[in-house]
Amino acid sequence: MDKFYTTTAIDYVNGAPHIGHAYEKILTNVIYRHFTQRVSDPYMLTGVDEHGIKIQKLAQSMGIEPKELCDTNAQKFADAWKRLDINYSQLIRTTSEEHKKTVQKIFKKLIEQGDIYKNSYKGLYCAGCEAFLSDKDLDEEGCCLIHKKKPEEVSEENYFFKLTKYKQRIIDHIKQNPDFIVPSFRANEVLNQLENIEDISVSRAKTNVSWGIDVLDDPEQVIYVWIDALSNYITALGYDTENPSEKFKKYWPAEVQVIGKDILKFHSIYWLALLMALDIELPKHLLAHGWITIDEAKMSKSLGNVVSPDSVMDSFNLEEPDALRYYMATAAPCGKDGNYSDDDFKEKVNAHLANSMGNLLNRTLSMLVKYFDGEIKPEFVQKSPLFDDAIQAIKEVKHHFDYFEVSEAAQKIVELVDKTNKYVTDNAPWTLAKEEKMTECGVVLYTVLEIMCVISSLIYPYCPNIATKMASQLKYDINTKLDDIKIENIKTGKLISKEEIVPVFLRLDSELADKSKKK
Ligand code: ME8
Repeated sequence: MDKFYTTTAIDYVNGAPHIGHAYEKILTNVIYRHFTQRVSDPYMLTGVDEHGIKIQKLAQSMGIEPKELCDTNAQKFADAWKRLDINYSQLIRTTSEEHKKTVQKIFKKLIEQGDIYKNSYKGLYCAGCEAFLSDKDLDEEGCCLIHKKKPEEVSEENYFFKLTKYKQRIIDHIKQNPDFIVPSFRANEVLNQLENIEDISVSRAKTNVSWGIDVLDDPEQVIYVWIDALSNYITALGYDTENPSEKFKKYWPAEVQVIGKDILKFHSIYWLALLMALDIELPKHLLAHGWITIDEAKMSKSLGNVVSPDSVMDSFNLEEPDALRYYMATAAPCGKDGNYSDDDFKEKVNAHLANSMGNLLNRTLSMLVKYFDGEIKPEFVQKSPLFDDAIQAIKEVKHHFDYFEVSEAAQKIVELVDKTNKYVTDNAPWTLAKEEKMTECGVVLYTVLEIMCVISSLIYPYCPNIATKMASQLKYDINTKLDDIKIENIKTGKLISKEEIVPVFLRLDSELADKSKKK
């Protein structure tokens, strides 16, 4: 495998990014960065979803044009991802001319081949979902189950997509590829939803929704959000109905498309049907992650508990995002819900990144300076059973990433750190030095430093700044591909001087955390 294409959902720009959005982008970026360590050509796409009634109404209420609102908020997403060191390859905006043009062509093609037809429609539309709801989507009071609001009664002429035509193929695909939906327990949910699917409305009358992409040759209709939004994954690569770009041919199909569990239906049913209709290969996997709650409560504007990644970074005075990246990436087992709380954040990153991992390196290098003036002597270089543990950890981490189990992979790194700490405690190099068993002492330090090279590579996708600082003190090349790691990275001779030793991660200050709680 030499290419690896991964995507995130594209976020609605009706506000600033919150920690739930950040969770998804961090998860995807950790996966992407891990695969930069394995393939020569990885590509990560993220983006913003800019059309639809929600944006139109919000802009109206603010007395501005929708495009102005989109420009302001799209920038907030781009800024947030930059601050979190999410080094995506591309951020697509659905208001871009290239995207709009391709979506129009896709729509036209589907009309021409009979997959899209016009029909009059009466239904209940939820602006929150940007979708028509059926009885199953409503509670006893007739409100949307997700948004708790009464949907709007809409009666209009719409274009419809023949979803039912693809029903059986989708069912077969999901059944024949049990690892298509990750985690696999969600596949049953989708199969149940498929039981009752109907053709879906894919346009809105311009009199009701004007902020969207016009249907070509039918100025009264705009393309309704999902065809517009879902197409981003291919329009970004330069897909074209007649003449797809080289970039599209190179990167598509995606290895994994990361989305929240709330939009799995749109991706595992609508998206697959759309690709089938266009005769395009299907993505290899859909990773449906769970939801992030705040102090165990659902995040919502009305509850006033919306946490932004900026507010966490500011309240803890974080110059680098590694701690937040690590915390979010390990917030939940694969596909399950997770939680953010200030206390837990502080506790976890202090324990894992400062006390266990950072201190281990710092203490070891300090002892090397104290006892050997920072020098690795040839007699220190000996094989250790701990090397086998490190090789095993690389294998296990790779294995978890093959299944997009980001949090589970981190657990393996933590275990390797713990084992190495235990090795130090068991062998007590300070006692060996006191007893003047200098070679034995040097062997212990050398062994730990070799393992730290592996740990820096493994932690890199989660904590790129910390990993780079670790590697630089170890004179280790952080760009080493995982398959090329041999446990012989520490060279004999002078490794480090006292002045060069820097802590890779400073404990989060408890006062700052308490302050942020009171905010
Ligand atoms: O659904 N925890 O946009 P969106 C975890 N534009 N993830 C969360 C979350 C939370 N609390 N809140 C939101 C849309 N997300 C569409 C997608 S894709 C072609 C179109 C996730 O801004 C959510 O599950 O409502 C989704 O994957 C992403 O953030 C964007 O949500």
